[in-house]
Amino acid sequence: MFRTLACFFVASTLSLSAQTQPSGHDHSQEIPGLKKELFTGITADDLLRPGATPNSVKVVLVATFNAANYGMNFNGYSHGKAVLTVPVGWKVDVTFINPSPIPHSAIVCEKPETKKLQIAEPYFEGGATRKHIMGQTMGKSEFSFTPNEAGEFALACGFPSHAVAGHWVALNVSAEAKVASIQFGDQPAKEVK
Ligand SMILES: [Cu+2]
Repeated sequence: MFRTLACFFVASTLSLSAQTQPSGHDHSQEIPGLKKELFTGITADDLLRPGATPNSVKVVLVATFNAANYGMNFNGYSHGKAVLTVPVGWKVDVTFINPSPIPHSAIVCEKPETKKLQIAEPYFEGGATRKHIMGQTMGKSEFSFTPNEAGEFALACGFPSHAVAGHWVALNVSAEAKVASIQFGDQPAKEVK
C-alpha cells in the first residue's frame, strides 16, 4: 500500500514534467514483467463486445495493458477516457485480466466513487472481482452483473488509491440507448455489434 502510494506520487510528478516536455515520455511502451500470454490478441475494442445472448455485452478489462498512466489503465485507457454505454437491464459479463505482479482488481461503482481511496462494495450485485480491495496478480477472473438503474458509473480498479489515480473507465447505463456503444477519447461513439 505504502509502496503503491509512493509510486503514485512519483508518477504524478513525472506526469507534470511530461506535460511540459511532450516528447519526453512514451506512453505506448510496455511495462516490464508482464505475463503477456494472458492478453495476447486483446485490444481496446475488447472493452465492449456483443454478448453471447441477446441484451448482453462482453467486457474484457486488461489492467496494465501498457505503460499509460504508469500501468494503471484498462486496455490502455484511464481517467474515464473510454466510455462504455449499455442499455439499462442488459447483462454485463466481465473478464478481468491482470498480467502484472502489481495487484489490481475491478469493481462497478458510481462515478463519484472513483475519487475515493477505497471503494467498499459494487453498486450492482455481483459487480466486482473477489476480494477487490486486496486485488489479484498474474491472473484472470470473471464476474457478471445486470445494471437495473440508469446513471453514470465506472468500472474501476478496487485496489486502494488506484481509482483516484485514474485506474477506471466510464460506464454509462442508459434508459434511452437501444444498443451498446463505446467512445474512445474525443472520437465519436461507435455502436457495438
Ligand atoms: Cu489498479
